[in-house]
Order: sequence, then C-alpha cells, then structure tokens
Amino acid sequence: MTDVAHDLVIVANRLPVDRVIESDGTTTWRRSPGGLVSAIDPVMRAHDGVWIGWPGGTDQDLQPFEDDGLQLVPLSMTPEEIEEHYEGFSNGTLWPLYHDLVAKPEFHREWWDTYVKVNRRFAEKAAELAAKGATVWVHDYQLQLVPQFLRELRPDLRIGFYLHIPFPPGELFQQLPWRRQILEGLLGADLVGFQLPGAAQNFVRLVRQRVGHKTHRDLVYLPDGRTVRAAPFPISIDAAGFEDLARSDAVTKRAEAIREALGNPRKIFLGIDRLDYTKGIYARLRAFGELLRDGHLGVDDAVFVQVAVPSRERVEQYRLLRDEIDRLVGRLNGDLGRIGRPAISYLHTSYPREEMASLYRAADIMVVTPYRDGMNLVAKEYVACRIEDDGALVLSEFAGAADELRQAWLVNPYDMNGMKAALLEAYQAEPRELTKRMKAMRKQISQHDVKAWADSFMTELADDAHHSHSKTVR
Ligand code: GDG
Repeated sequence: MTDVAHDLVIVANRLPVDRVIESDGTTTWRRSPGGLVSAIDPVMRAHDGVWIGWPGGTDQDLQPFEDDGLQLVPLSMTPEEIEEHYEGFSNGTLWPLYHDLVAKPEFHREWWDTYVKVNRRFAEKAAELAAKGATVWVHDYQLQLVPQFLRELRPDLRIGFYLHIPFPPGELFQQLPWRRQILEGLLGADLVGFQLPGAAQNFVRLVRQRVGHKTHRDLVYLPDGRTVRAAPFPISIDAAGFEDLARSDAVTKRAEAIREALGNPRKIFLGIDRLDYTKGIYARLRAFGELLRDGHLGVDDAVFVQVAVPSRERVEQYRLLRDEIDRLVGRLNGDLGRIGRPAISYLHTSYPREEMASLYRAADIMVVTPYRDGMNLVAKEYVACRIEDDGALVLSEFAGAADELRQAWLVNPYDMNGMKAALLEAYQAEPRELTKRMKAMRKQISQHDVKAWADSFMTELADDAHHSHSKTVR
C-alpha cells in the first residue's frame, strides 16, 4: 500500500486504533476513544485517504494495514520519544500552556529536541505517501512543526493544519522558549484552522508581533509571496449517527436499564470526560456534593454518574488528579450516601459508543464544566441523543461549544455558587423550558455536523489556492 500515492493524507499523533495483544498472543486493533478520532473517521471514509499516526505502544516493526476500510500507516515511537515528545512536550508543556495554565507547564530542552525530531519523522512519512499536488491535513498540537518541514520537502502540496485545542493569547504563549519556531512551523501550512475566531486572531497577532510578517485580517503575507490564512472551523459530531444510535431499541432498553440500576431516582446528573485537569471534574462534583449537604438535593431524588475515561496515566499531574478525585468521591459517598444510594456513581473506565449513547439518553442533566476546552464534543453528543427534546445541559462558558450552544445553562466553573445555582436551576426547570432550549440546540447541531466542518475546511483549503500571490498587501 505504501507504494500507492494518495491524494489525501491525514497526519495525526494517534492512529484511530489501539494495538491490543490478546491473551493468546495475537494482535488485534481496537478503536480508540478521543475527540480527534470521533471527528475524522467519517471524513476519511468519504475521501478514501490514508492516515499516518502512532498506534500506541513501542513496537518498531509496524507495517501499513487496513482496518474497517481505513488505510492506516503506523509510525513507531521509542520509549524515549513517548516520554519526551508525547508525555513531555505535548502533554507536559503545550497542553497546560494552551489551556490557560490550568496546570503549570514545564519547559525542558530535551523535550523540545525530541518534539522536533518526531515532527520531522511525521513530515518525512507524509512527503513519501502524498501524490503530486495532494492535500495533506495535519492535526493538533503534537505536530505543529510538520507543516513547515513538509513544505520544505514537498512545495507542491496543499497543506492544512487544524488545532483541536485552544490557541492562547500572546500573554501566555510568550512564555514558551520556542514560541517563534512553533509559529514558523504552523506557517508552513496554506490554511491554519482553529476552533474559535479568538484563537485565529491570537495566532495572527502573534505572527505579526513575534515573527514580523505583514498581516491583514485573517491573512499572513510571507516574504516569499505565499499567503497563509488563519480561520475558525468549530468542530462538530456525526449528529445523525448519534441520533440513530439513540433511537435504536438496544440503546432505548439499555437507557431504561441504567435508570433502573440506579434505583430510578427522580433525576440523573451525568459527566463524561477524559480524566483531565482541564475538564473541571473535581469542581462539579464538589458543587453537587454541596447541594446535597445543604439539603437542596437528596440522594433519593438525585444521583451523579461520573464517567472518567483513563487518560495520560504516566503523566504525574494526571496521577495526582486521579487521587484527588478518588478521595473526593470517597468522602462524598461516605458522608452523604446511604445503603444502595451513593451520591456519586463513579466509573473510571471507557465504554463503547452504544453505552455512551445509553448514558446520554438516561441522563436528565448533562454537566460539562471545563476550565478551558477547545470545543467539547461530549456536550454536542448529549444534545444529539436527546431525541425527545428534553434534558438539560449545564455548560462551561470556557468550552468552545458554549459559542454555539447558547441555550445551555452557561456557567463559570471557577464560581462555585454560580455552578450550584445552575445545577439546581437545571434540576428544577419546567419541561416546557427544557424543550424550548433543547430544540434550539438540536437544530444547531444537526445543521452544523462534522461533515459540514470537514467540508468547509477542505473547501477552504482547496480554495485558498487563488489567494496566494494574488492579494495586494495593505
Ligand atoms: C479534544 C479537545 C475537542 C470519551 N469517552 C469515551 C468516548 N469518548 C469520546 C466522546 C467524544 C470524545 O471522546 C471526547 O471529545 P471531547 O471534545 O469531549 O474532548 P477531548 O478528548 O479533550 O478532545 C476538545 C476535541 O479534541 C475535538 O476537536 O472538542 O476540546 O480537547 O467524542 O464521545 N468514546 C467511547 N468510549 C468512551 O469511554 N467510545
């Protein structure tokens, strides 16, 4: 397969599958959870592309393969690269820096060196697989240097880059010792896509101030005559797919069974997140706990189901977070629960899509309270699954999704009383109010699904061709 040149090459840190060694020693592949995978899968299928990424693990003898109709090219990582590129620079430096310093980023020169090395390898593989004039779509913060390296190798390509996480304002970004290299890496692309308009503006302003290029609105003019466009493309979900799943008999029955198993409480609160310090899991559970303690809610009426999907478990801050949440849940259940009636039903695991849809259908109040989030697909998936136009969404104003889901109960996750008030309001809301809000949100999601997102990015990337060399610099 590697001999074939491809017209569309997706480059992402991870392949959409995880390598699993079965008990009999054979290797199989399992679809991995995560925002990126949920978003790109339908796009790949529509364009018959190839996807380059790390499959997880440290195997060095990987061959290209096909999984469920997707052409996949695994790139191997050494243990040192995983530690320094993935856990180190990507998740210990960039992730907290780009999420408003919710945790303290660490700056280590060895991490940076490995980040450069791994980005170069991804670029070389893309250069090898792309047909003449092909489109290459590079994804996310782990690969911000790939556009520049790839352009050096293959100036004939159309290169798009999409950042799934926030792009911070200059005041924060400037801390990064390698700020200029990152900006120049991204400028290798023809089109740099962000979740929100503010992120695109942050980028353009930084390029003007730090790199010194001329800019006008969303365009950057490079000295060699090339033009780079920076624009927002808010990501979405396969809304129709989720809706169909939610309507299925299996999910309908399972949703009832979940309510039953929880003791048919009056209302079920739900949180589903990767176990990540940006997601505000601790704060929301505390807010719910206080509502029980204050007597506004009782364990016979309400239960909070929190699914925390294991994530980045080798990174220190993630291990600490897990311990903190374990302790909080233990304390809340110990203090507030009764036999057969825990306050929090806490699940540290990941589930198949059907179970996710069943949980969405079973829950009356979805609680999504990140301190900062590029978009947050969970919020959108909940909306898509509410086929009866009921249910409430409590949503952080610092999630990208808050720009579109205006009818949610919007909260500031740093404001404990505000969050308690919103949870209670959502709990007490009249059915008519819920329906009015949910209908509006469902319309938004069905009209702006992941296909529309990918189409608009791809169209803009192709289109951008006639911007280059043709606009006058003002
Ligand atoms: C990043 C950005 C941005 C979760 N648990 C399970 C599972 N999931 C799926 C959800 C959802 C996805 O993973 C999570 O996406 P989010 O958007 O909520 O969050 P991140 O993982 O942080 O994603 C984010 C996103 O990229 C896309 O650009 O929105 O801001 O941080 O689709 O359903 N799926 C399954 N089992 C699970 O246990 N099957």
